[in-house]
Amino acid sequence: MKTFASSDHRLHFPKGELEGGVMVRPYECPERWEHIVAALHLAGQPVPEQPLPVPHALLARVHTDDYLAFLASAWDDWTAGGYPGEALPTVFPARRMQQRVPNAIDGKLGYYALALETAITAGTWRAALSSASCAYSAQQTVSDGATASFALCRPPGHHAAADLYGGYCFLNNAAIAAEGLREAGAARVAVIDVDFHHGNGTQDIFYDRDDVLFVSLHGEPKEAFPHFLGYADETGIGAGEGSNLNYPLPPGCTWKKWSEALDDALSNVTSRGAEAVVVSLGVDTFHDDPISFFTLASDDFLRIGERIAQLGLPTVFVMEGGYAVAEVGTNAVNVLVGFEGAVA
Ligand code: Q9C
Ligand code: ZN
Repeated sequence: MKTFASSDHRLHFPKGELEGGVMVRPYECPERWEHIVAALHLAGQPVPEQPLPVPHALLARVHTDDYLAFLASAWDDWTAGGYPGEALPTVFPARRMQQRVPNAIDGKLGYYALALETAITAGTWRAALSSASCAYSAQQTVSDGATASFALCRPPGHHAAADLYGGYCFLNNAAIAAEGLREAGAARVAVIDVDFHHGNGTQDIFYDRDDVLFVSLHGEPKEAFPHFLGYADETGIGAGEGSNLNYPLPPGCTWKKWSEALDDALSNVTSRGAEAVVVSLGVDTFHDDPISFFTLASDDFLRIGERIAQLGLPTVFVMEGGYAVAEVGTNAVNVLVGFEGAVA
């Protein structure tokens, strides 16, 4: 299937990720992209294409103007402060404090961050734009009539909300694709998030809307990042009531239990009358993933693609997580191959 990828992803690769009280090499690393490109080639898939730049107007339908301006200038503002390291916040607008955007970059970082593992570097904004551009181009391909397309996004996106970054994410690529599909005429879009982590950003962006259904399978928030969203009782608000479906799953969750939840999620996508699908394609559900606790095997990813194909809907696959670096390509491409093999 048609794939979009940009070598600009390499512009974002922080030296450090805060984990366990020390700085480690980030799990979300450029080799992930290389392995996926290699696996596409091995599977006989077409060579990835350069994306067209995502229009600012589309970004602005998903993110706030102040947040986009913050991301665009965060590195320059940080270096202007004379700081020696990569940009990380140290203070947060916690409970009972003011939710007002400060002027100083230290305050801004804390205002817009939802987690501390994700550093901003010189190339972060350009990389995030190239990643969103892949999602946009994949969406355009499907809106122009293709059955499916794949956006090889890096950095990922599903933790980014309208005005929040973190969990390795800056721009919500899946939300951008969903919004693009809506704009191009799909009356109802479903975002199916199969990444190990809850897609808190995507949920939040569409929480009060009934034109974009959000369904997510993920490690239960009591045990897994992002910890503060993703419970089963989060069902949407206002017009969006009933259009948000969370399937939190426990440590050790097997393919049998996981795939039963997937089938339930997919039957809801069908019954709600979705006309197009965005898949937030994380493969950190893999048994050897270093930061997750599900037990899926490489072949199970073929089955995921097959089951999604049975929806019979135009589908945009958007790459999210997956940190077993040597297997991330096989696992992600297995979903695409399973889909193509099952499509009518
Ligand atoms: N000890 C995505 O998969 N750190 N983001 C978790 C676990 C953050 C994952 C810490 C994980 C973010 C797109
Ligand atoms: Zn994840």
